[in-house]
Amino acid sequence: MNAREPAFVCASRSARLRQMLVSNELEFMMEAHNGLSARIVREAGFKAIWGSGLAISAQFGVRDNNEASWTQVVDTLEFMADASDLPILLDGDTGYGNFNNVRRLVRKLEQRGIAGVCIEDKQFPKTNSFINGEAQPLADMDEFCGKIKAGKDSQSDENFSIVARVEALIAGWGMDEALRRAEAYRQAGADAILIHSKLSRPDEILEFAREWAGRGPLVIVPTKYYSTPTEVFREAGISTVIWANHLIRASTSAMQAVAKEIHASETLVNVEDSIAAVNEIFRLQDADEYSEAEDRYLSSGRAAGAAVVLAASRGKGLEAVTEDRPKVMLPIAGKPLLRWLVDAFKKQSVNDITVVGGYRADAIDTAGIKLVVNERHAQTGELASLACAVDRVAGDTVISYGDLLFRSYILRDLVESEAAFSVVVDSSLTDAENASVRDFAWCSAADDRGLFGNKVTLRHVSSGQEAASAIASQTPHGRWVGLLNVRGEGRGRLQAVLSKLQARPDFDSLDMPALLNALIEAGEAIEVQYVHGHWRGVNDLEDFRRAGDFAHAQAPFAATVGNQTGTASGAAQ
Ligand code: SPV
Ligand code: MG
Repeated sequence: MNAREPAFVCASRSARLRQMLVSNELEFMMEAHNGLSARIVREAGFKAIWGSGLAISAQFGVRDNNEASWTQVVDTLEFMADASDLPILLDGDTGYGNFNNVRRLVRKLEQRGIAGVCIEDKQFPKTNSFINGEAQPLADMDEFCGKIKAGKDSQSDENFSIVARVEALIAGWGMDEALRRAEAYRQAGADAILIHSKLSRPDEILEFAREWAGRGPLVIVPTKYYSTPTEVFREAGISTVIWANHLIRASTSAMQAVAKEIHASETLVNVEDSIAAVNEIFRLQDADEYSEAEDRYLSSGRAAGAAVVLAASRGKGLEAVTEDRPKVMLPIAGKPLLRWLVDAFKKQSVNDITVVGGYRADAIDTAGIKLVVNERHAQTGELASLACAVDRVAGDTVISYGDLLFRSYILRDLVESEAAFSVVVDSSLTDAENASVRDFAWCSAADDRGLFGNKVTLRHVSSGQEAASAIASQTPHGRWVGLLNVRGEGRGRLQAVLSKLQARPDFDSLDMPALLNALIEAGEAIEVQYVHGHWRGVNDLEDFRRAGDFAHAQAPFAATVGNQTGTASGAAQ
């Protein structure tokens, strides 16, 4: 919410309106007719809003003759009340019917946080006072008093205000009638009297104020006698001045000028600098608050979720099928491996996906992704590819091998982790004797299959450079599946560690485990999320053959009925 909040902002809106009416200061209300103008009134520093019948009907494009229904008016007020925490005094015309309609109106206004209503002593449906005002029939005074009483009796908030508007001067009934009615309305319970005049000088208003002699708060609408110095109203003991229609008129002339200019010149170039910037509209809509709320309420990193997919390799052992495409474009159950991965990311609202291509990057389908190319892919390893992309993504980021298939909960649980760094480790794969397999993971504790809910951290991941004998000497706790989630400030820290590694002469040969190990050495805690199967990597022809079965089981039912080939719970290799 904005600066320049009134000092009494803690009090309820109705209490603030009442305080304005009864205070000895001259107070001001500005017209608003929708949420945007209500916000603008508040930012200008006004303490209250006049919900003008003229302006609200005009923004609907209808006449000020009760052509918009009262519920349409109340719906508009709801937007205004949401957009501005100022008290709103609704111009309730005649109360939209008899005493009973006023009762219901008051209850509905209270429910929507409206601070008060002004009703005028004319007949429903009314016409704007400045259109042939003297021809407009006035309400019967006693009947109007009944409306005021009914309204006061039905309010549940003692501070809700009912302002009674006297039209006798407009209708040409004279000063005595105006005073007689005002007194009757005061006695019926009105919290203030609005005395209206269509003269271009304030004379009759000032005479009324003199005769009224402070019996209760007086409200005026100096639309016609606008040239009167405001000090005159102050000296006359007026309570509140309503600037009744100036924002609808200001926006109308601005819209007319801009529409005319664009139509005539058939270009935007003449108007761009003289109209509100699109960002100013976003600001008035509180767009920033939405982004903050997204961070707070959408599961971790979802809205801003980004991914970097390492897809530069041709694939060892897959040469026979990767002549014309990189490994990630191999078709698995009818769609490329990369598409499975991208669809899985999008399902978790990880939408900003950067794929680092290398070998036959030209064959990568770029729909829904950004492609960056590691031109030196033939001489470099995974970290060189990662370095091509990591500064292109903002926000929380999943770094992923490109050749993965997995059940959706694996990624969901990973992106929901609060940790700066988290990885998925498959505890069903501990066969370190198989020296061709890399990415074995040693952790702070073995997988307890959820029994104790312990937080487990990563200790070490075997890198391609490590000797098989070193790996075999201590049984690993599982295998890192190739997914690393980096959250919040973890991103900056990962970049710092990556930069350090880049300074090493052997950087070109480093793989992802080298980065994980460097993070651990730098003191970072990398949270481990254990899984037991439910994923596949595609590292050789045998994997490729089996991946189809796994993928089929991940596809929607309609696509796979009669097509499933057994278990989907197999692990990689
Ligand atoms: C309004 O703003 O709708 C009013 C004030 O009722 S006036 O138009 O001056 O009658
Ligand atoms: Mg009106």
